[in-house]
Amino acid sequence: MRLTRYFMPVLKEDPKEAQIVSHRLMLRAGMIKQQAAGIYSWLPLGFKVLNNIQRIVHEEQARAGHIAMLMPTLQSADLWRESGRYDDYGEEMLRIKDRHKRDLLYGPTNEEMVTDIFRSHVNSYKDLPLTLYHIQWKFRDEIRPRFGVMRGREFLMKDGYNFDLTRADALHAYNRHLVSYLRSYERMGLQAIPMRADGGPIGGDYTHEFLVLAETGESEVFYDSEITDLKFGDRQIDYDSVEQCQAVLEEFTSRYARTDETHDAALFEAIPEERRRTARGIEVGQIFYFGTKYSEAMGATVVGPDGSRTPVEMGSHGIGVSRLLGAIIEASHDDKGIIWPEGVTPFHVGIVNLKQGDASTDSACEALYREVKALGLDPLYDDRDERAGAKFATMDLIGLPWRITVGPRGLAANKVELTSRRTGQSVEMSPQEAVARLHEIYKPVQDAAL
Ligand code: P5A
Repeated sequence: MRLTRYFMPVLKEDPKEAQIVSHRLMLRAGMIKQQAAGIYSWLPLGFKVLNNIQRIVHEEQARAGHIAMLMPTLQSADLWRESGRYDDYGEEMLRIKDRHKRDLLYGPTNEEMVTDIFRSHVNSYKDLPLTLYHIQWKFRDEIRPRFGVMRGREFLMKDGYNFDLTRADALHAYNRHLVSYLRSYERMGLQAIPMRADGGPIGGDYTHEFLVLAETGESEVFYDSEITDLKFGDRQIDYDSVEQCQAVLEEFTSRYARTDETHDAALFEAIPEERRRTARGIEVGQIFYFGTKYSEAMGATVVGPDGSRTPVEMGSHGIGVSRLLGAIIEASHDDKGIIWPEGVTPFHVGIVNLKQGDASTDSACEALYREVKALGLDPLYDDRDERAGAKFATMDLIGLPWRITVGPRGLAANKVELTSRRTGQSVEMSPQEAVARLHEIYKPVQDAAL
């Protein structure tokens, strides 16, 4: 993309309404625009990151054997009356009447709807296990929407639902989700720690939240510091293997890590003092096992091996897709702006032409632009007629992890500069070497998708 042809309305001033850094930087970088309290338009730069996050989620769900679909945002109130949640959900649910005075609602989650789909089409245990998921907008009429996309009213969620014959199978599905989430968050450059939590309005008493540690997080968390040394890395997991998935769950959940909802002071005190940590965290996902809560209420049964009908065992599993942008920025920024992890960056590299209109720098930038694209990467070429300082400030603000700077003096010696946004370090090299270096840098990111 050439910056002169792009739409990236960067703000010069800090917006007053933003209380936390991610919200401020998303507004300043022209990624989002507020349309009403907790409701945002996704401008092109923000939309690109949102799509990158969705792509990682889809790839990792496919790897785990989960099946993508799409359910609507509007739901019939009758389904929710069947489960009893129409009355229970309270004022967070946005209730709507259509022209025939029928009660609808803008879905805050989809347990009822997916259970309805299941009971309409699945009859036998032979069709299990089954996990269906979608990435869809949700609405929760939060009393205090704040911190931008972090606590929105309309927000994008990946929500998946498993259907199994036995409790043991459903717990395997739970573990599979935990593994796939650990992998997904790491690909986004995040450490998200699974912590025992509370079932809340979704239900069940076996649930983990995934928390990214950050001072601005809304949850208070208590954990054993050893847990922050755990990395999922690029290990290969057979998602059908009960033992392998169980082993990952045990590895990542055996140390003390809880939100304030389930915090147990006595257990916490049992950790050696130097490893006890109290901090704040951003909840970027949650997985639930709730057994037959919805299937019993809604008559979702299957014929088992012995010919009798039993309610199907279920759980649900959510990732806060739009919230993740805020969480990633909270975890990765400096006083100049955002620092995108390579896995989600909106553009892989910025190309800065220090002398726009100069025949040699223009043609070197054009050549770099073509060669970077030929690697399957997406460059942002700052081809504006602007001072170097302004171009650098924009690149730093929007946070592309790599920048190639092209100036007439360097070019005379066949040199450009490759700069890391994270370390600020610049290295001089030939344009060909810069392209080769980018190829090396992004190869693991591209391979992670395979
Ligand atoms: C699991 C999937 C559920 O709704 N039903 C379907 C279950 N879980 S949850 O924990 O309530 O939500 C899943 C994730 O969505 C994000 N989230 C939000 N993001 C932005 N703004 C909000 N108001 C908001 N509410 C929830 C969180 O990341 C949460 O973990």
